[in-house]
Amino acid sequence: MIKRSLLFTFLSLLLLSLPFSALAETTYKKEYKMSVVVGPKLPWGAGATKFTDLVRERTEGRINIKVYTSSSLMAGKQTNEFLIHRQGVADFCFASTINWSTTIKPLNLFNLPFFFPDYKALDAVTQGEVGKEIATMLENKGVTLLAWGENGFREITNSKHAITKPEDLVGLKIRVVGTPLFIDTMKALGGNPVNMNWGDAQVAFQQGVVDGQENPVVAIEIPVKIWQFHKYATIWRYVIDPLMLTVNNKVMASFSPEDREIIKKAAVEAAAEQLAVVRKGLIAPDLSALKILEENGMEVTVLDEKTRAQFKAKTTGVYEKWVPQIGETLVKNAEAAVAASR
Ligand code: X2X
Repeated sequence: MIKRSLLFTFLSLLLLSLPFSALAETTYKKEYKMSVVVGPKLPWGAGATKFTDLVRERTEGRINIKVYTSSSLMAGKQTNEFLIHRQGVADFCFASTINWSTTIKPLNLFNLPFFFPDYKALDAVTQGEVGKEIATMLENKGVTLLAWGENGFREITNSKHAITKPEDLVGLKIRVVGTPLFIDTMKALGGNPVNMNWGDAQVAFQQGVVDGQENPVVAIEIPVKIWQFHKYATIWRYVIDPLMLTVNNKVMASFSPEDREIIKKAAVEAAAEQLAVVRKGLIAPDLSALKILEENGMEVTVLDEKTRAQFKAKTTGVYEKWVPQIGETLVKNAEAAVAASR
């Protein structure tokens, strides 16, 4: 009896003397999974790698996250990403609000056509009260928002003719993500939307199955060399596409406080760097990104505010249908933040 209690005391002392991180380490997984919809070479994929490298380095290998690119954790179906994240199939994500908006309706805020006039307006929303509201909403659904990155303003390209006014889009077959609001917007604008996962879309462009697509210039169109398929680009800034760097709540709770801090800081750093990369070359006087499109033979049309307003005027039905689903208050708060950023 005495022997046993001595042994117990000895073991307890031994455990107490271990640093907390060493204790937690024993419960850590060998590998954590991070989901990304696009390939590793795009700034989006590179941002994810940067985050995982920082975490591995700063935790001295305690937290080893592997990036699963090209929607591989959800067999290509990008709109399933939030579901697999919540279930814990993906421990981390670097995700577009578009792909999650099918499951989380309020995220359709970012899909509203011609809602965000510029980056300042977007930053006012994501970095302000609305951003906090969204973080709380995600938290309640099982996911912690660590930082905002960016895919960018989505600009339309096609193989048929230049789009300079609303009538030019009429009848064009345009690939969009399988998110209902995008179908509604494209139809309202007179286009013929076809929904397709990103992996299939690239094959469809090659085979000319669709006439056009919409994606950000620096983040997607330049790296995939969209000029191989499309001659015409229209810069209309119709939808902004932020990225969220996230971790499953249970996974986050399994880390030591020290490691949680490391993760938060690494996410903020990696996302800020990624965001700066995709904004470069798109704001006057530095329009080098648009020049790259032109140098590769594309005809680039930049819409002025008046023409943007003409396009927006065709989408009032989209607002009527979607604002109640997003949440009237959330939209109002975002409108106020945008107005205050002017
Ligand atoms: O599928 C797309 O167009 C992409 C890669 O931009 C998204 O995941 C939203």
